[in-house]
Amino acid sequence: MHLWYTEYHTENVGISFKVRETLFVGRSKYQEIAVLDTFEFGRLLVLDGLVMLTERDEFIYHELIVHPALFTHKCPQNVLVIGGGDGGSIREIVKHDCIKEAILCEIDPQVVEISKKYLPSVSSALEYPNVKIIYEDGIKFVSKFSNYFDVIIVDSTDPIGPAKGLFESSFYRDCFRALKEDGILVCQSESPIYHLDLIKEINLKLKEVDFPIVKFYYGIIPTYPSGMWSWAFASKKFDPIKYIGKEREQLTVKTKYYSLDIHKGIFNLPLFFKEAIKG
Ligand code: AG3
Repeated sequence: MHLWYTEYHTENVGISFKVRETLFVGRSKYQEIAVLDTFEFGRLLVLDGLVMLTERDEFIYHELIVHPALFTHKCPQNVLVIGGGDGGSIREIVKHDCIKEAILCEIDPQVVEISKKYLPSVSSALEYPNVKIIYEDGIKFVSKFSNYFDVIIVDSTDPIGPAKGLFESSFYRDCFRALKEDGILVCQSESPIYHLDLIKEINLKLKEVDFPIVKFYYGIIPTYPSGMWSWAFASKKFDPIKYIGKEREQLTVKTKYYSLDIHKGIFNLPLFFKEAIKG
């Protein structure tokens, strides 16, 4: 008997994995959570039917959501991750020696619990002494701060369900206020192939809330819709292109995808993407 799992990306397109074992399926207060062991991509974390990560390619997503901002900032000490209860972003953040405190604000305690149990290579750093986990809605949490964080990373699910508010202007405004005068906000911004209109909206909203530097970058995540993914980079002071390389001439953290050459390359967008966010 062959058991397959399919995530439908549209009504007509999907990605299927042959499942070796179903390790966990359950429902938390917020969503349906599943962990599946697959033949090709290792374990999958699936939330409400959407693949959040696979053990085989999660390093690409997590290195790309963290290192461009952390290498652009001169000395990030206080970093906040909103969402990302699997711990992948935190694992990359704590590789930077300058980090004093990394806060993970995750709405769903069960995501953290399940990741700790079934995805140790992703969640390992959640136990570090300089990591603090807060179980709260990120929108509410970030609104309590002003001039505090060096970097905020929004490692959200798709803009449906509990994550919807993480794509709104009021949330971006609160992030702006919560950041120091040289702070940086990075948000995962979906697939340029499927969600270009959303990307356009994010671009306008971030500019409207007064970030002087708003850029997008992209990467290849084989198991996400279309395989091409993007992130919004909104910065109060440091330009990710001009700044990189001057202060940090070499990589001081161990990575498998990100490098200084990759950093320079990913902000050079394909024409259709560049066109969508120009102006
Ligand atoms: N956050 C972004 C996942 C989006 C994937 N979407 C989908 N499969 N439809 C990932 C969280 C990992 N820390």
